[in-house]
Amino acid sequence: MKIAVYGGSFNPPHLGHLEAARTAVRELQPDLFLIVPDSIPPHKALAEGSPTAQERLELCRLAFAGIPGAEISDMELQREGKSYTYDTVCQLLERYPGAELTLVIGTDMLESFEAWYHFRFLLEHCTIAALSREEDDREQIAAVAESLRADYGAHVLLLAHEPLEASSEKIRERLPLRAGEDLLSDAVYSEIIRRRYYGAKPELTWLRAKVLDHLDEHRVAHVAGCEAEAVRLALHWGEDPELAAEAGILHDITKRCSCEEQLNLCEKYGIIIDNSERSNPRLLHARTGAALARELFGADDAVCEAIRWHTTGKPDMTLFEKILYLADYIEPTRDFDGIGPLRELAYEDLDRAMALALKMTIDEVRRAGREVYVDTLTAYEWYNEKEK
Ligand code: DGI
Ligand code: FE
Ligand code: FE
Repeated sequence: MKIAVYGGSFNPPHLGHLEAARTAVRELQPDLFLIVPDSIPPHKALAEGSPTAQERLELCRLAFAGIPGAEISDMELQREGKSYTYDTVCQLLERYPGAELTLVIGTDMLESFEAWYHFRFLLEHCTIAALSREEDDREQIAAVAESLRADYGAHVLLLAHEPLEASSEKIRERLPLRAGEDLLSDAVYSEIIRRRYYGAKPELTWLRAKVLDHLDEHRVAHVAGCEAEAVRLALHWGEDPELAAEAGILHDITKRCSCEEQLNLCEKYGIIIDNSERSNPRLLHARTGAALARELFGADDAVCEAIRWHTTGKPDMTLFEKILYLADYIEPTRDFDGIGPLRELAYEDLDRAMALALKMTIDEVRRAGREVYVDTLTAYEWYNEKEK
């Protein structure tokens, strides 16, 4: 039985790792390809928001799902203390007697191989398959391989590998800057965003594309307009424009759901609703949208609260909540009587704009012969009072 072992921190697993795994499988054709995330030592103090070992394992499952014969092993996470390949190899030899083991490593690791714990034992029991990571000095690598062979009788393979410009550290730095998506598989990036590991924030182009799956075609222009207007308002009033963009992109993600689907979502996310809401999906989409924005895209409290109140409003809203409420109302594709003055007011006095928008909503809802919801009424009363 041929077993290839590919160890690493995989924090997070990226496209470079995936490419390396593909190369290893293609070149080595192992019966079993074991991916072994190491336990990250406590002294490598992890940045806040890093995934736990178990979560990192899950990211590996997502990252390497397409590699035939690949198995993600938690053997190093089960062990106490620092991860030694030596321990892993001993365990594997015990579990798979007579197996031919190959260690897949980067060429940087090859150069320092003599510093590995019990490296002679490893060279005796394993083949080493070295993958180049960056622009390697091929001659030097060949020389290192040759001296390992000469000095220890090592079996060293150099795998032709087209290296990809990616490192986990660089990706961790980029994720909070709404970047790094191009270096990760979609499944891994989606999960990182969903859980907001590493302080990640979604790339806006990625988010727009993802949200398209949740929108009816006729709503796409409105959502783009709402995003643009929210950004303008945020810049004007001193809010974070990228966060405003995120809220704009996400604000109507459950709008196309039927009443029944909305109610199912309420059930699923523990949203308690009253009778007026039960019979009005228009009101429900604000509540379920907030829950889904968090569940699918890891939206933070500010964004979720703004979505939650974007349809009815409420008394004493935050600046961010008012921005989304008004952006939704006045975005460029909206056209109705009285929108001109409201557009101007939104850039002059947010609270007066809220009072006017709420008044217009109430009039419209009444004209349509529907019930004005209590939140809309109390919101209007609050902003109307404030104006006086
Ligand atoms: O989702 P959008 O269409 O972009 O905008 P929105 O979330 O502000 O929803 C607007 C709809 O919600 C519009 O048809 C009016 C309705 N609405 C807002 N407040 C109330 C309301 N409907 C009722 N019945 N009662 C309200 O208080
Ligand atoms: Fe809406
Ligand atoms: Fe909307």
